[in-house]
Amino acid sequence: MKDLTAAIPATDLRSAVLQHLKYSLGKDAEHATITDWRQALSFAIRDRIVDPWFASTRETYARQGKRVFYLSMEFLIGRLLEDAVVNLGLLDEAHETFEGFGLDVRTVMADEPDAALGNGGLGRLAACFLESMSTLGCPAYGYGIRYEHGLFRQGFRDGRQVEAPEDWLSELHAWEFERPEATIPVGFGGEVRELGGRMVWTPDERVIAQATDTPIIGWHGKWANTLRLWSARPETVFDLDRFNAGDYFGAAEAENTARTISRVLYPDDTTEEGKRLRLKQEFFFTAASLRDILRRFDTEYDDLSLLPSKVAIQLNDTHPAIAGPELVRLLHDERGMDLPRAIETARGCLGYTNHTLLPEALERWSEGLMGSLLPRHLQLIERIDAAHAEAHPDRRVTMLGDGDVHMGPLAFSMAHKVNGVSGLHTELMKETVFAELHRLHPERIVNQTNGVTPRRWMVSANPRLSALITEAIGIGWADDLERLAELEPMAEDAGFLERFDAIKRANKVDLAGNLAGRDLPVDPDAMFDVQIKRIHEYKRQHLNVLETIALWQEMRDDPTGDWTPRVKIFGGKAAPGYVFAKEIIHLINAVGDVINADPATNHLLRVAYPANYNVSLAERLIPAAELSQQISTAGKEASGTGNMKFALNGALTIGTLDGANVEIRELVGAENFFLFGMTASEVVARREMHDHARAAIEADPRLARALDAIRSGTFGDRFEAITENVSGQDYFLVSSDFSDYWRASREVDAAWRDRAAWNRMAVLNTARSGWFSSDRTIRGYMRDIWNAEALSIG
Ligand code: 475
Repeated sequence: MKDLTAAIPATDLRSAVLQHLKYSLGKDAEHATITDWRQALSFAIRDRIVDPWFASTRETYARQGKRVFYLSMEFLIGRLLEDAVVNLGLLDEAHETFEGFGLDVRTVMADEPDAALGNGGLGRLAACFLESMSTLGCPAYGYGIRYEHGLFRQGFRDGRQVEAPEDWLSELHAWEFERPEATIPVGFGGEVRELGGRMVWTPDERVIAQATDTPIIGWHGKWANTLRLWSARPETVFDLDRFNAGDYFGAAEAENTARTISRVLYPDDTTEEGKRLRLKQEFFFTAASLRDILRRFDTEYDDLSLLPSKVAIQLNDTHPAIAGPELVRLLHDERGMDLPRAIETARGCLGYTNHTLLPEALERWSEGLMGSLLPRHLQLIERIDAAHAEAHPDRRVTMLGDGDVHMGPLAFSMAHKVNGVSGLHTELMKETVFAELHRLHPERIVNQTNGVTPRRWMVSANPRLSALITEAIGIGWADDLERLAELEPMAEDAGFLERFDAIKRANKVDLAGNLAGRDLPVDPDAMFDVQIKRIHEYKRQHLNVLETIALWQEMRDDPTGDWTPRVKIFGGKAAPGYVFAKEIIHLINAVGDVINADPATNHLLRVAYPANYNVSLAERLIPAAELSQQISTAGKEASGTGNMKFALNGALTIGTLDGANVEIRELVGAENFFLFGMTASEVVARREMHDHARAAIEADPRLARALDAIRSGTFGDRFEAITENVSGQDYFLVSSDFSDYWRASREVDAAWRDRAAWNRMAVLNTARSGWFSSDRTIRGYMRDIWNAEALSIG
């Protein structure tokens, strides 16, 4: 068909913005608010994405290659406008255009609320992957849920976390295209009957999945993939009979029940009702996505045996693992493929990524719940389990046990490849949670170390450093990040180091201004020491706090001593039901209040904990950081991705041999990394030792004194839960790792004072971190898991 839109002449950005302001938003320039300007710019930019987006789709269909479908409960994409402007190469034009309007384009872009459709690392990884798949021209679709309310907004009241609903859709969201025609029914409950030799599932509850598409544009605007998010709608909008009978609430009941499914991200799942809703969410988006995938396949092919060569479906953790049985059901029950072939075909399409070894995070559903919500799936899981048992009679693993369905083993057995997210994590998967399955299927587990997109985390978040790098080695590094290695010689160039230092300083001044606006005054001449991530015992923010208290006590003993001034910056949210993590938050704030108010030391040591840490705050914090805290108990952090962003932006790491820290240290060089703490195997051994925490406290008077200060009420509350934990069972080895952490922290202090040596190490961190681009990670998935090829247009 002729492209009718080609007749519309392309306009310059200025006219496009003014046109949208007037005709899309109904505002004139005189009365426009910042938000109006931002929306107008968003529409103007979106217009520029549509043609490459269409062209990518055309090319994908024309080439008939393999397509990738990335299924994830979370996409923590943050702001989209700046990403799109940067990737389209329109930043300078946008800047000039808005200067003409008397506005700073960065302020306008910063007006956008974050799309916070994720909790943390797993969701942010999915977002980096979307961008990299577009940059590489890998034909891909992201599939997830369009939550009305993303991750809660965090506030502090009396130092404690309070949660408020997040409301990113309260204003017009310019990036998405609603697809009212793309609707898919999804059923729950009901019964299974045999009809003419086939099993037929008749659900007793149905909702409609309705699609919304967001184009994700890659670097240089050459390729755009689609993020398709599903909203839940009722089958019938309204019960008019009940309404007319005066039952107004009852009339809207079906609608409410349906919409609840896509209402909030990760609802509390500690109650029975919460669990049911979570499983419904998982099945809802997985089932809708699979139908959509088969629908696309059917438009091009009529032979289902081609499915594994045309379709790669990646499961981001076990949250979409019901895809295994659901795809088997579609192929076997609905399309008549025999069961063994259906299982084999489904497995050929599916890949599973594991993100955690923590036992409490490995999903299990009671058979009762699974049977009542998804009766046919439970039967199929039994068949899949039985088939696996038959093939491996000496096995000990099972997908069903203790009355539960175990989603990890189910995902493993239904995937042709299973991957961990860092070298260490993948090895631990083989040795621990999946040891038995790995023995039976030694080819299945592969490693794909995580990565981050340099477009967002360097080009857009750190424009000063990016400009310096581009001046030194050209812009090629932004989509070929290992070219940062060309910076290595500059680490010996005093002039370059000074410019690098000036950039870090300017970023620190910017951040200090931002923090001052939050009533958190900090001195940009002090070291910026940053720990930002979800609050969790294994991430050990409380180890950092104990070191902070001990340091403060020594400074008070000798306030005129030759101390290295530090600002300890924390950021992160705790799960609303995670009581201990919330205690850690309270402790950080309580310690901060006392230390920040101490006139004897507050020019040397301060604590800043801005509330509501999110992607856009990370974009400000990381470029300004000098020290990156990556201090998890070894063996617990699957990879980490923040650690990579810091190293790229020239912060030095103090860290344990955990997750991707291991690979970071190998690449940047042991001499440019502050290592401390036990290794993963030492951790396991130490846990077996009687009273290890008490022994560690007795051996380290600094730790004993810091704990005493907390217990005696120096920080108001006595925080018994924390002091008892770290001096008692201390599962995460906070006490046992303290002394070595203190030692490494003092090495950091000394190193920081030698500015030239520090900057040299920082430049080497940047120069040697190119491998951590998510482009490299995606190439690995394409090669080892998806067997997919990159395409390109033009
Ligand atoms: C790891 N989130 C990081 C990152 O691979 C790793 C779990 C259950 C429900 C909702 N969200 C989750 C995670 O498990 C998660 O974010 N895991 C993280 O994945 C990407 O870098 O080490 O902890």
